[in-house]
Amino acid sequence: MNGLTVAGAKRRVRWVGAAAAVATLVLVGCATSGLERLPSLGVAELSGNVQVARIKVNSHFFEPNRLIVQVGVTVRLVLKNETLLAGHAFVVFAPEADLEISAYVPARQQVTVQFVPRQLGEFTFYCNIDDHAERGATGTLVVVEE
Ligand SMILES: [Cu+2]
Repeated sequence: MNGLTVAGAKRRVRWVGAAAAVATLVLVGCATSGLERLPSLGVAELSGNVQVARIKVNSHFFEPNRLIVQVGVTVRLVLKNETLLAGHAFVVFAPEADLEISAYVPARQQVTVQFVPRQLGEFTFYCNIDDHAERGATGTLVVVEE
């Protein structure tokens, strides 16, 4: 066992949340510089036989940028682009895990993608437009057991 469970992930989330709150207090006042984004965590919620999750797509970050989903259950992922003018993308390229997603989300629009995570592990997602990923538009999809 490698501890990849929803309960374990949530425990870690609480801890990360507390650490992030402290870090935020320390960082208030210099928020205009190019600080690295703090981790933000989302957990997909089971609704019938699918799990629903939402990610806001921005310039140049995802919110949350760490999403926990269950293995073997269809994920309905709602991607919402909150920027006024810039289109963004959500890409996962992990053919070794039978996981390939590529969605374009126009400015101010919402796109829903569905997929089934078939393998446990952590997979990077990113925006493949221009240099958005380099500027911070990356995140991690964490696939756990029930
Ligand atoms: Cu982008």
